[in-house]
Amino acid sequence: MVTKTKTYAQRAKDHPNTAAKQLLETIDRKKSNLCVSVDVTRKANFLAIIDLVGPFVCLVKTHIDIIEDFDHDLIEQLQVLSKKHDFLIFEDRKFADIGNTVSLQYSSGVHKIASWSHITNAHPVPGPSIITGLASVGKSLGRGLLLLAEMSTKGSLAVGSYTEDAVKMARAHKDFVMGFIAQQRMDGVGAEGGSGTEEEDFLILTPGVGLDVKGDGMGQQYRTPREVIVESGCDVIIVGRGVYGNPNALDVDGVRRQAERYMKEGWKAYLERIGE
Ligand code: BMP
Repeated sequence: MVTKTKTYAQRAKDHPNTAAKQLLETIDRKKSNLCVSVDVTRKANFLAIIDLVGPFVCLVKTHIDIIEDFDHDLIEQLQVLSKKHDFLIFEDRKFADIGNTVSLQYSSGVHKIASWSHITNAHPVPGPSIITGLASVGKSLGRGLLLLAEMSTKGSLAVGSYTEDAVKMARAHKDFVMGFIAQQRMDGVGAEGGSGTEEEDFLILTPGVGLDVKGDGMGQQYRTPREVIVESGCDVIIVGRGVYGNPNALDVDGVRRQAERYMKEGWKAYLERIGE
């Protein structure tokens, strides 16, 4: 059976990658394929938004380096919220350096990402050593890596043979690479002879999702959950500003309402995809 038409639960059952399995189980348990991206610069706002959207998400995506008043208490509180609301954490670090450097950036410094983030991501641009460098830190902790095979931005260079090579790199490191940041399913991409292989099940997490606008005036391009999940066969919708709006004038009910709206749209699209 093609991955696209399998249920999240079926895929979770025998998934060999720990983080992918955890994410698929969470999606199935919560009936949510929504990841909210919390791109705000103050700790209080960051935690408040996560507490509001927590019930509606399978995953919370962070850009930890944009928080101006970061401290270790923030990480402790984030972990408490992750348990309280049953979601995983994805630090959108977009590593892009040589193996030795990324292993240090992942394990050390102020943020010690590997110690708290279930999932992180990397640009394939340095080649396979970026995966082995990150795996040397994250694999024994049961972490998962997403490769950026495509981007949502206008004029992205991550297309064609670049995307194909990213998929080939992932195939060679399935124990640590759990999937892609991409705009469509990658089954069969870069594979000899066409269609996808039965035994591979990469998760596709997709940013650039919005119901009300088509762009942000800074290169971002939005598609609807239905376009992403049904038409492009992706697995998780990543939504930022569409959910939290203006972080400096947080509308508490609005944030909750939007999170629930995106969760419902994402799930409806998934049910359509699997034919239910
Ligand atoms: P928003 O929904 O507010 O546009 O936010 C999208 C989020 O996804 C941002 O955190 C951005 O860094 C991330 N992202 C993206 O938009 N496109 C990509 O191709 C890859 C990303 O990680």
